[in-house]
Amino acid sequence: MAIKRILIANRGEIALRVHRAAQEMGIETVAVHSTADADAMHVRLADHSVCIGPPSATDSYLNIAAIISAAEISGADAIHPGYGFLSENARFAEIVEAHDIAWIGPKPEHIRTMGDKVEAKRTAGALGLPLVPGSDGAVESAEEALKLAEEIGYPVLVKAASGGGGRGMKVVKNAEELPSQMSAARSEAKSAFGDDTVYIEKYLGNPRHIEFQVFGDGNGNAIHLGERDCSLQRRHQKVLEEAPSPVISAEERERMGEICSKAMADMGYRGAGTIEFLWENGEFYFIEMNTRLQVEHPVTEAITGLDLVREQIRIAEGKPLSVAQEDLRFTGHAIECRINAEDPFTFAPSPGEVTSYHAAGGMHVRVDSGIYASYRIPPYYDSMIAKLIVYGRTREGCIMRLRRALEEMVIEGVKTSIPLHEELVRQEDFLSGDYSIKWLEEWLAQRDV
Ligand code: MV4
Repeated sequence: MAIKRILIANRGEIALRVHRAAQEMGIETVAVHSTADADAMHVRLADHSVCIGPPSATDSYLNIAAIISAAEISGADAIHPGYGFLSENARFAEIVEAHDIAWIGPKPEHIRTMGDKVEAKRTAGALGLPLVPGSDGAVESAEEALKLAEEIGYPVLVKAASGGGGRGMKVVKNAEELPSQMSAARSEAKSAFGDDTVYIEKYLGNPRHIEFQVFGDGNGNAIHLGERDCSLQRRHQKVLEEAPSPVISAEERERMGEICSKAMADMGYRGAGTIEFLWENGEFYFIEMNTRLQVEHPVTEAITGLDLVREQIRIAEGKPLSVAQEDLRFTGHAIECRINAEDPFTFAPSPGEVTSYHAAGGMHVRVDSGIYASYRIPPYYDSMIAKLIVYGRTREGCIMRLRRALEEMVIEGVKTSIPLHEELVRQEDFLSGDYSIKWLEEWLAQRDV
C-alpha cells in the first residue's frame, strides 16, 4: 500500500505543507491549480502540475471531475485534500476511493456523520464525550422548543444542523423571542445550507474554544495529541492559536485526552481529527468535530515533535500510528499567528503584488507560506497568506520570541495583519492568558478610541 505520488487538491501554504511532508517520505507530488494560480509556489515546487480550471474555486479547487481527471492523467495514487475546499466532502472522499485512489483522510461515513451537527452530537454523546445540555436531536416545533428551553433555562441557542461559521445561530433570551428566533434560524439555515433542521442548546455566555487533536488508525487504535486554545477569533475566523491552553492542567489534559482517544478508538476513526469543545468554569462541552487537518496543526507539531501530515500519509498507507500514547510528551509552548492580506484595522482584503518579502527566522521560528517577492496575491481566495509559528520552553519565552519574530517579518506591497498581531501580543489579558471567545472582538471594538 505504499503511496508513490500524491495529488494535492489545494493551494497556498497548506499545499506546500503537504508537498514538504511527501518529499521527505520520498513521495512525488502533483499540484493542481486554477488559471489564477499558475505562478503559485505550490505549482513551482511540485513534481508535476495540472491546470484544473478558471479562477473561481467552484470551477477549479471544488471541481471534483477536474480533480479526479487530473489524478488519472498524472498517475497519482493518493489525494490529500488539505483543509477547506473538498476536505470535508464525504461524496468526494467516496469518489476518490471508488477510483482506487488512496484518500488521505477519514472514512467517508465519519466525514458525513460529523458534517451533520445533530448526528455529530448524538454520536459524540454515545461515545461518552460531555455535551452541552440541549435537545436530543432536531427540534421540530416551537412548542417542543419552548418546553425544552423551560427545562434547560434561558438563554438558549438555536443552531443549524448543517451549520458552520455561526450561520443559522440565534441566541434566545426568553420564551417570547423563541418562536420568531427559531424561524429566523431556520430560514437562514435553509438559504445558506439548503437544510432548515435546527437544534437547541444551553447558551454558554463566556466560554473558551479548546480543541483536542486526535489520530486513529481505522482499526480501533487512537491517540490524542493534547489541546489547542483557539479562543481568539473574529467573526468565526481564528486569529491566533496556542498549545497548550493556558487554563488546562496536565491532569485535565490527560483526563479529557483519554476520553477523546477512547471515543475515536471505539468508532474506528481513521486519520486526523479535531474534537472541538467549549470550556467554561472548568467544564468541557463538545460542540463539533472536524474531520480534517487544521490550519493550526503546527502548534501541536511544535509541542509534540510529530509531523502530522506524515502521520496522515502513513495511516492512508495502512500503517499503524507511529507513536504510542505513553511515548508522547507535551513539551514547551507554541503560538501561531495567522497573517492575512488585509487591512489590520478595517479587515478589508488587500490582494495585489508582494513587492518585498522577508520571513522571520532563527531558533524555534517557523513560517509556512506560499508567498515570495513579486508574487501577486489573487483576489479570489482566502486572505490568509502566511502562518508564523513560534515555540518556547515556557509561554512567556514563547511570547518574547513571537514579538521578536513579528518584528523581523517584512511583507510589502499589500496590507497585512502583522501590525494587529504586534499589538495583540502586548495586551495584558493576552499575557495573563485571561481571554474567552468574546475577548478579541471586544478589544477590537475599543482599540482605536
Ligand atoms: C456555542 C456558543 C455558546 N453556547 N454553543 C460558534 C460556531 C459554532 N462552531 C459554535 N459556536 C458557538 N457555539 C453554545 N451552546 C458560542 C459559540 C461561538 C463561538 C464558539 C467558538 C469560537 C468562537 C465563537 C464565537 C461566537 C460564538
